[in-house]
Amino acid sequence: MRPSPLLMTTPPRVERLHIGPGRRIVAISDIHGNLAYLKGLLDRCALTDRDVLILVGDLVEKGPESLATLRYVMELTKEREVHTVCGNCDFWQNFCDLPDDPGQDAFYLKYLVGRNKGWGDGLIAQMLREAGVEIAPDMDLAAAKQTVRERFQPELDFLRALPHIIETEDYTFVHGGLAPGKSAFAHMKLDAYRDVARPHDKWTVVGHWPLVLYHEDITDARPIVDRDLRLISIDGGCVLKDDGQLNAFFLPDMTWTSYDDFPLARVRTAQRADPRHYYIRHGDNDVRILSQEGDFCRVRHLRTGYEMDIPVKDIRTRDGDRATVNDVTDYRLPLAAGDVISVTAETSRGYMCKKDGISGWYDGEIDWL
Ligand SMILES: [Mn+2]
Repeated sequence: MRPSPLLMTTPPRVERLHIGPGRRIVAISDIHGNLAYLKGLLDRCALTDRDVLILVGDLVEKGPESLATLRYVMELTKEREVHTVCGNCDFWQNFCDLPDDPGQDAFYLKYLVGRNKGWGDGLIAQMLREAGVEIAPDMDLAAAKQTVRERFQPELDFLRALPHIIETEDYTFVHGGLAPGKSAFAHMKLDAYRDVARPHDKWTVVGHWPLVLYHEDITDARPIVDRDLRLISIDGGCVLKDDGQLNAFFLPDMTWTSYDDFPLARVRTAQRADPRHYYIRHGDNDVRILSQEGDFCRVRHLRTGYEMDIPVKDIRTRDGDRATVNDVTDYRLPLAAGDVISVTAETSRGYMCKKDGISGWYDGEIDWL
């Protein structure tokens, strides 16, 4: 999201919490409007009244139900102890709060008409539709802002109040990462924080960067606990990745659970992982298409020269034999007969599946559960 000049220059707002001993903290990040996943994950967490739920930013955008997710979190916050950190997809109060500015207005119009770059209607679009305001290139943006301001005051107030950092006695929660001396926005939109972070005094929990992107050779969405940095990274790629999951991390136990809704199946035969495998991923996904056969094509990853077969459906953009691709891997999951997998895609050459947070291929027969 386009940051306002204010977010680029003001320091982060810090909320200090006294949690007290003996209580469980449940941290969840990057829900991105996927209310079904949030509900599924919360069921799995079996929250008690003693638990403290901390949402580490990016409640909304890109997923299907931004407005409903926001309202659900607001209700939950009334019912139990819930604290939410602002993520780089969450400060939509700016739509109404900022003084009129042609640059900002052009951005908002593009976001509304372009359905958030194709992700689908975001929070403001869903608010406008609920209010019966038509979204069109020639819409009256000033009137739309006034409608949102009047009709969605509780939602906007909730967003306005979000801190950028939550500090407890023992932990820090921040969406992107800590950027001392820098702006609020710098703390939210801090990509690949683990690669640049310095060791923290307190254990620090972050979301924002899908965990899979930290791995070069394998698609692994499990939380990373980095004991040297005292850093816990938890974004399971919910909504953003085709095989994404929503993770919940439990403190002080340092355990976790996750939720996704892919169908389960039992594998009939064992298979081994190939020692050689690779994961082509977002940000490093330029390939040359070498050949095509049916619904698969062979590609060469430009940076590494690694070659693999990928489903044609995973080609994102194409210009001659040059292309960019969705996240793809040729990793085959090591499996024993009878193992249960979740199936994330079916192709002519087998199943793309996931087990314990790691994605890969299975080319044998399955029994659906
Ligand atoms: Mn995010």
